[in-house]
Amino acid sequence: MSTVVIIGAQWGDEGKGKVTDFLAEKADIIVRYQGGNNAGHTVVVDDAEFKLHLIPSGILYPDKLCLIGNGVVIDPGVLKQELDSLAERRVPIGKLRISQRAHVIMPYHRLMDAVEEEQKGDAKIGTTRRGIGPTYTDKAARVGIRVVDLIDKEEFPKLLKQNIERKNTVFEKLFDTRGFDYEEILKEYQGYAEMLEPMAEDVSLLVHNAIKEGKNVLFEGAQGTLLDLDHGTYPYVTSSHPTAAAAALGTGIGPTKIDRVLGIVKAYTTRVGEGPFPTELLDETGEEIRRKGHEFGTTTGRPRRCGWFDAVIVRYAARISGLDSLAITKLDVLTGLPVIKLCSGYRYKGEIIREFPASLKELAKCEPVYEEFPGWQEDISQVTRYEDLPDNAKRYLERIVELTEVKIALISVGVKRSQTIILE
Ligand code: 2SA
Ligand code: GDP
Ligand code: MG
Repeated sequence: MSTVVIIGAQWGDEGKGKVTDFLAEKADIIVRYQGGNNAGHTVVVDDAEFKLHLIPSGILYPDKLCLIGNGVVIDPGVLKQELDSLAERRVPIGKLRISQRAHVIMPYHRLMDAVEEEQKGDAKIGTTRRGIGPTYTDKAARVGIRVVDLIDKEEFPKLLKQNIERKNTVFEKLFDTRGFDYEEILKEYQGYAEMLEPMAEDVSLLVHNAIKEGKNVLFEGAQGTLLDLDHGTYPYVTSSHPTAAAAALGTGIGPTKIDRVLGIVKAYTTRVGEGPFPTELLDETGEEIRRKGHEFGTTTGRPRRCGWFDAVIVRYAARISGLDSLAITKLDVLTGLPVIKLCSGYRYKGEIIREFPASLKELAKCEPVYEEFPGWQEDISQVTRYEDLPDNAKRYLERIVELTEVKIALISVGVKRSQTIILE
């Protein structure tokens, strides 16, 4: 390992937290580069479960430097809660640094997120309502507030005033509200500025120097490829780029500095939020997978929609992010199913297509073409060598490799670090 980017190759919740924590043992630095506290990354160490939203999954090792890059949006109140709750559980939190250039989520962003969702009615995106979209919108509109601005005692009050005036004009026009209180928000965020000051750094420089010194750096993606603003199922996407290219932009290093890209995929597919999902199972099998896989949102608790593995989307993710290898997670969840289905293409207007379409209208008319595999009954949750997996599980995995044209580097058969099979 030297520099490895970890991305979700489906719709998120593939187990990036578990795999990042597993690989972090050999890393010196773990860096988050996009998204915000919409993410929910679960890590289990011994019998303790940690749900991380903003802080990189490397934080559970006391000696690793954890960084939050410029591409992440930061809700400082949530960061404080996450730090406090880790400290309460005796996790050392001193090795966290945050990019000065990261944008800050403000109370009006959270409200805007909720209001926009309500206004859309049936066409809602199903966001996490954490203010992610409106914060990236303000960043692109060049009215956002960065960490470096928040900790600047002269600059912050001015920027806040301008923003509050602008937002209040909109809110007062649209709704019968008294708007946001400048003094109240100023006071709250000045408190956060104190907390952030010692952590704020030039993250690009830290990563650049670490790479020059030959250190191992893990880039931890959030959400998944099909939620990418450009490459996902637009508009049912998040407002950042959960694809590999964002690792460079979201930390401030060049793409030539990235050695490998690892795509995390579940042995089946899930999605939380609205939008198309060709292999979705709306039957008892879908229920069974949800139950066995505990498929409920790590951040919002929403039930996740479940379906069969879709090789079309993983092949697409492999192209978009230039995947070198796959980590297949939650293979244990499929144990006991008599038959496992795998989507190898879509039937569209009488023809078989293998490339993911851009048009949602076209996608809605695509019917998955399935290959069927006999399942396995053996408990695989303690298997640590590929050879020891049941033949039926191996056949299923081999077909995934053929269809996606990406080799498997790691298989996860349970939540713990020890429940991991390494293939290379
Ligand atoms: P947002 O809040 O603007 O990013 O929502 C836009 C879409 O992105 C989806 N999204 C996610 N999908 C899967 N997992 C996510 N994290 C949480 C988890 C989700 C949760 O780990 O389970 O707890 O509900 C995540 N974050 C954003 C979202 O569902 C919208 O479809
Ligand atoms: P992330 O957002 O990609 O980090 O994934 P989440 O943490 O939101 O969701 C993955 C869930 O699956 C978490 O509850 C993990 O503890 C759990 N998990 C990860 N890998 C495995 C696995 O191999 N088997 C099982 N049964 N659970 C797993
Ligand atoms: Mg998650």
